[in-house]
Amino acid sequence: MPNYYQPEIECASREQIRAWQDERLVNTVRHVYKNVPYYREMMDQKGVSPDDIRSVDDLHKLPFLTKDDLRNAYPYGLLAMPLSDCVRIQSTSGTTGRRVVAFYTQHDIDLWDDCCARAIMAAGGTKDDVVHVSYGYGLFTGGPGLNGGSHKVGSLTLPMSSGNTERQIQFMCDLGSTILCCTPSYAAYLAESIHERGMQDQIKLKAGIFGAEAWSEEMRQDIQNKLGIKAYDIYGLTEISGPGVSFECSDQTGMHINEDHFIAEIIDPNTGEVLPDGEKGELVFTSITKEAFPLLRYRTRDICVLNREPCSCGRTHVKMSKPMGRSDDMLIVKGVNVFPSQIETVLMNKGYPANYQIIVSRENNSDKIEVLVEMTPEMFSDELSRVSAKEKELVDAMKAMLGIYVVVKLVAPKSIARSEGKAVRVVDKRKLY
Ligand code: DLL
Repeated sequence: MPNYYQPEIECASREQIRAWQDERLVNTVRHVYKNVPYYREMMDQKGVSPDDIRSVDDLHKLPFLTKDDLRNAYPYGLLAMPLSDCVRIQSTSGTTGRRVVAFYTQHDIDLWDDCCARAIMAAGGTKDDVVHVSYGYGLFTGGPGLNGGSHKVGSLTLPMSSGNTERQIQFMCDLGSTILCCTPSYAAYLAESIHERGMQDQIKLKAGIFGAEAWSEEMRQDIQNKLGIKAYDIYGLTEISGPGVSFECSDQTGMHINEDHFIAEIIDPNTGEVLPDGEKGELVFTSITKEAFPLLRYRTRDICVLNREPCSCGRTHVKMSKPMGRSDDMLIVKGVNVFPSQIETVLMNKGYPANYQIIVSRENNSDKIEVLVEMTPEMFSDELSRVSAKEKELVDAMKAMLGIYVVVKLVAPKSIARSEGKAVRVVDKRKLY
């Protein structure tokens, strides 16, 4: 094996993982209680002292932390190390309210790079690969995270960042990129652009590491077929470090959470009750190896399921499902819960490209949900009556999936703005709060 796979950690026994977690949790709780007044106050208010936390079994005694806490404590309120020991800041791409900033010591960066290196190795990466990083660089964690991981693996790293599709494709061909890292929506766009130029024979890609936004199995198949690669999911969030909190292996049946660094729980988003493995609920993380910005029981709002069944790859770390939506971006339309991923599934099943937008509005106190879907060029040249029939077919399929009536409008190819980062799938025009 080349130089970065860590079987002694990634395939450790459950007892060993548990022992690491117990010890690291105790140390982290002491660290934040001593150094972060915000935590001290929260724990004091709940009547929990660091001595009450002796193992993972005591985790439930700690209060949850939410994005609101991070916003309240902005910018330095949750910092657990002197600023002079920090070497990096990253930030979420949130567009509303105060941004969330995360801090890293050099040690934190090293561990984060390790996590991303594991993800690249799990996708078949070695030091002989050319890793093409088209996630955004800068405050967003995608570019810096995969860049650091690629260095650790020893691969040749192309820090492309997002945008300039022409140049992306040119470099991909000229420099023989073998692993593409970007959002799945940008991967779909790149695949489309490569096909339009008839350049599919000139690319040498073998794998893609795609994450940062929800994407369906159907979209995975589409990207895999168009680029002739295996497409791996990667998950993470700025608050917990960035990409690489979990990643897919060759089994492609969920993402292994780096449990030597993060403890995962699933809770009922309404009651906060911890749910057993296999039940669907909100994912909560406790980071147990971080110095500058360790978060205890952070509520991600991502709805997932955990699975501890043995994996064919030999890794023993728990797997999380693809997020099935967020407890806070779930749309409630006419009183019905709607996940954008359900709409995507219908579209992909019916052979539409992944270029769509969901517009929710309210007229005369009645909710309306409209889905704009780009036609393929072949459909666009079809007769109007056939286009109407296709719209009707989609309306029926959405009704079957969601249980509500959805207005579907087929629009011209390329009329929905393309994304170089995360796609804006939902425009909610209602004023709900
Ligand atoms: O998106 C970190 C990242 C970068 C992950 C590159 C993977 C690849 P944030 O901008 O803080 O961080 O957004 C975090 O994005 O809570 C999820 O809701 C969503 N998300 C991240 N990865 C996935 C994924 C980065 N693979 C938020 N599938 C998270 C679905 C994802 N949603």
